[in-house]
Amino acid sequence: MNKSFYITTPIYYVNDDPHIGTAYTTILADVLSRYQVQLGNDSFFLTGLDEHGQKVQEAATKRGLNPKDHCDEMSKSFISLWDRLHISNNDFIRTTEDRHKVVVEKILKTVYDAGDIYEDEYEGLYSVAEERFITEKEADSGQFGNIKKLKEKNYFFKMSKYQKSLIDHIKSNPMFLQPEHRKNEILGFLNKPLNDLCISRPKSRLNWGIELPFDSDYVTYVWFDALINYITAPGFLNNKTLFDKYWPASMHLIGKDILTTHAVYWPTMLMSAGIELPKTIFAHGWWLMEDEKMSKSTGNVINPMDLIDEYGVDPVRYYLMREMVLGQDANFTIKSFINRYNSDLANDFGNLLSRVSTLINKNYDGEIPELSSLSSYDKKVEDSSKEAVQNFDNYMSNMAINDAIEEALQFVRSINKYFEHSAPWKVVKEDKELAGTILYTGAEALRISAVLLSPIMPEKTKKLFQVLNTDSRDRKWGGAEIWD
Ligand code: ME8
Repeated sequence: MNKSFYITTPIYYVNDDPHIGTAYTTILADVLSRYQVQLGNDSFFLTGLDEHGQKVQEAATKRGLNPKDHCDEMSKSFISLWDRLHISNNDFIRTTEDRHKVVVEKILKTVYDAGDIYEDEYEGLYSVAEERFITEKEADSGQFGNIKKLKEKNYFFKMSKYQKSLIDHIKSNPMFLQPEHRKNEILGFLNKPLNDLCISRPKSRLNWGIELPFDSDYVTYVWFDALINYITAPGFLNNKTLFDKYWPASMHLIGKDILTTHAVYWPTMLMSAGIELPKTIFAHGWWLMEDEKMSKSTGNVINPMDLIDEYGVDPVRYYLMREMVLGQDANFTIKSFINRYNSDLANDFGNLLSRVSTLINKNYDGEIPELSSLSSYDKKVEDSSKEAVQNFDNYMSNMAINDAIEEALQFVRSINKYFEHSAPWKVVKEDKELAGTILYTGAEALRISAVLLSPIMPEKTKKLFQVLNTDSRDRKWGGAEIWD
């Protein structure tokens, strides 16, 4: 039976253009979604933009634009990059859309009616960059640049009321927070008393946001607004069938920088609103350049467009997926990118493809030959393909994508060895039938490796299927029999 799979990326701030970091999460979600589709499941893949709040308002002001025009313009550069990167998202949400505003208003009302929102006067230290009040300890850490002392009346969400339920939920649902060390980090955080969450901003200070339905002098705190996008898109208010099909989300994919907002704010908001919690929140590490986080504010950003222009989209996707161990940080270097490109893609994969296609075209008029009797080595290739598929799936289900890719590449290397050993280009001169069997075996193995790699490299593998003249995406050996 088809299973529903709902995967989300963070919705990105439109304060600057997308970069390799934001592209990474989006490509990862795309790979996972394509993989689910390949397994026969119904995937709903959501990405989008976080368009409210101080950061965006400031970015617009800097450019001399009103925030809406700024967002409209920025959204184009995200959409065109995702298009270029072959991102197969099913929906693209922008938090300034009406469909989202009505859901935020509805959730605010529900939480308010549940008695979980109260008004309070608050005096404290406010970080302009983080857009939130911070503790004395945080201020002393020196991590927060521009800090102001502020006294304000605001609305607060009773997050603390749900602290115990959240701890219980995390403990009784081992897959809820992944990887394990992030779960422990959050449980450690929840060991201390949890503060309530300030969810409003007075319009006198910030007006670029969704107005509170119960006080028109305030707009909603950007995170309270943004997180709700995950239920807006699958139709929380306007499409019950779709919502019931996809919610709770299978996976919120995020970077480790936004773990607390997803693992603490979001689930407590959902608890208060009486909505089921997502099944898994998975936090990946950062791409670093020279061990520093690549980010819009530090400026050490690699423009993915430049790499794509030079090497093509799929090598960039491949490198990002192959080089990061999910959950840990990874270093982006042009040197390692070129190494991967040359060794895995040009040598191993490219070599095999050109060997197979030359042989087919030269000796068999571009048609994969018929199978005759199999030698023990041919049989071994068949067995190792089954093993490769199984190991690949095991790695994927543990989110070890780099290992899954390595498994597929090991398989590709073993096919190259098989060719070197069996030398069909020599055999063909004496025994066309035997050479045909070798070629069939190699081509079928290559086809299966391409099926495995297709969520990662949709374009390159599509070309390969064209060369092999097949539509079959069957992961089982013998798909060649249904080659057309
Ligand atoms: O935080 N390495 O948006 P954002 C890996 N709007 N991933 C990186 C990265 C890096 N160097 N830099 C950024 C926000 N990312 C909020 C989210 S969700 C309801 C609201 C990725 O534009 C990573 O996924 O700052 C990170 O979590 C996200 O971009 C932050 O994007």
